[in-house]
Amino acid sequence: MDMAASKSNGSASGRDLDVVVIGAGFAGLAALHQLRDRMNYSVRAIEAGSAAGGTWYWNRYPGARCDVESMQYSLSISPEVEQEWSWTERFATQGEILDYTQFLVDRLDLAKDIDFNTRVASAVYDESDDSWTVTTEGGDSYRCRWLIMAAGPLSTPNVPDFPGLDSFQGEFYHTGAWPKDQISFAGKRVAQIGTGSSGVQIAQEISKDAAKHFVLQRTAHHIIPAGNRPLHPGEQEEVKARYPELRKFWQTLLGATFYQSLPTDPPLVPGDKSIFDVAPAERQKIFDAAWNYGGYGFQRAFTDVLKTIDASVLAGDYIASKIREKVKDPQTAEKLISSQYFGTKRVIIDKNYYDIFNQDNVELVDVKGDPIDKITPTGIQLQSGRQIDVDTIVCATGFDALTGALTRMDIRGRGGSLLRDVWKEGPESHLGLMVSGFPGMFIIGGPQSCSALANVITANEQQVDWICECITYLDEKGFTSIEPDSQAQADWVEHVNELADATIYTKGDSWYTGANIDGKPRGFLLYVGGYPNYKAACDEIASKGYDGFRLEKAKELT
Ligand code: N01
Repeated sequence: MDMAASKSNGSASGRDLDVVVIGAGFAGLAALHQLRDRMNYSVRAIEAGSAAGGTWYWNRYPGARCDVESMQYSLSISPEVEQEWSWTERFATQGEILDYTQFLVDRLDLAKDIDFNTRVASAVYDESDDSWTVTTEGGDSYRCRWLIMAAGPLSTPNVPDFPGLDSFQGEFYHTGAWPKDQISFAGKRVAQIGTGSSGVQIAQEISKDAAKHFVLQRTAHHIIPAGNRPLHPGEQEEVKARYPELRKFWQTLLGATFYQSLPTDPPLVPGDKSIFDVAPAERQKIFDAAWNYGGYGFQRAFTDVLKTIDASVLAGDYIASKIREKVKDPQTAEKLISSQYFGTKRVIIDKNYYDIFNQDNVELVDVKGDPIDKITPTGIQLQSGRQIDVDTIVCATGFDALTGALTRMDIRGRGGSLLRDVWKEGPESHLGLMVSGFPGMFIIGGPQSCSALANVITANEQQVDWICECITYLDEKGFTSIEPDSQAQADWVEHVNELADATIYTKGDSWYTGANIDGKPRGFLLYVGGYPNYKAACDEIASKGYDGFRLEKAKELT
């Protein structure tokens, strides 16, 4: 088959394709739709789950809910489609978002071009014809001209290597790979390990009816109220009527998200003042308004709480005062107060996490002071010798973020080099979109892009658009391969690190830095310069004919 001429209408009949997309979460669905329906390429998506949804398919643990407002958490794929779906709450549940992804799959007729229940084992580049061969764990293979990795920034669960884990005789779950069957905690003794976003959400469900609920906390995170509520009458219609204008406005903001539908005093605008430019009483008033309204307005109320240590400390102090008000036992309250700078770990929004520690069935266990020694057949043993016997262990221990989904596949680029080896000392990419030595392989939500630091759906769509334009350009000009110039890639990585170093994000341990995974190289994994600057950088490079990338034509075509 003449691969360069294989652009065809509709789905591929065989396994030779223009594009293979790995993953059918929001990024994969957007890529499949755009490339197939807007650009008429032959495309196949490969998905490990039995349905689309990505993170929302796997993270079906009780209490799972989005932290981006539902009216902003949708693909802008077409003016008609965005009007047809209705949300019920300010922050949607996992179940509702999964229903939304299924709606997209049905509405856009995507399922016929997705191979479900199929996990990719390897992707190998062939220099002789600039193609990729993708092979599944089941042994099927696909050959394509362009490869799109949409396997998710937070999709590879991290199960710490606790000694004795296999000996545990009770039930064991990880929030990021939750079973489809309903799991009951009623009357059970449950230990949860981890108190990040997933842990905080599931804790509020476990504590409802567990006989005993041990919350094993290594580090206290910063938690602010979500202010979740049903969408009030007219709210949804107003946003839908203004979608084009609002979506444009959101894209001018650092996180590509912000909307205030109810009045507050003072109004919540993304802050344009330093926290030190206002008197303490005014600062309190602004924080109170953001706190009571809920959501991430709190961390954007001033320009510097995510930038400087002094400003971040004031935000942390405000939260500490709220914890002391809420939690009756002063010792427990002090343990729940984070000693990290506000913002170094992803700030969590929630409903009533701190309240559960006033219940008799809940105990906060400090596993920084008394670390987990091993798992035993009946529970968890701490280094002090304390044995916590339980029926169920829930690991809410997070993910091998941004690189895990890619390094667990055998991805071989030019000269057979393995991506996992190339990234041994830490990932390097250009724009988070491509990696030198891996021609024609695009990444959505990759390291050194905005990804999870912005409204991830908007960030995904921006990258999909960039990739589509890039492929169109390459095909029009007859190029069969593209990869970053290694100097341009090194410059981008340096730029990303410099930006991060000037913020609070690098002043503590988190999955942002790789610190959550034993042995993972440290380095800041995300672009913190904000969505608008990231998009501008991508657009500028494209407008200059992909400056910083090496574009080549296949030997027989030159
Ligand atoms: O994972 P995490 P997550 N022994 O890495 C602890 C998104 N998300 O799944 O902080 C004991 O944040 C670890 O302790 P420490 C969101 O972007 C969004 O909760 O490393 N404890 C930490 O407490 C989020 O940031 C939503 O000291 C161990 C916890 O496990 C990202 O996903 C919902 C341990 C892991 O926290 C990840 O969140 C859920 C060990 N060996 C997730 N190893 C929403 O939209 C780890 N821990 C709301």
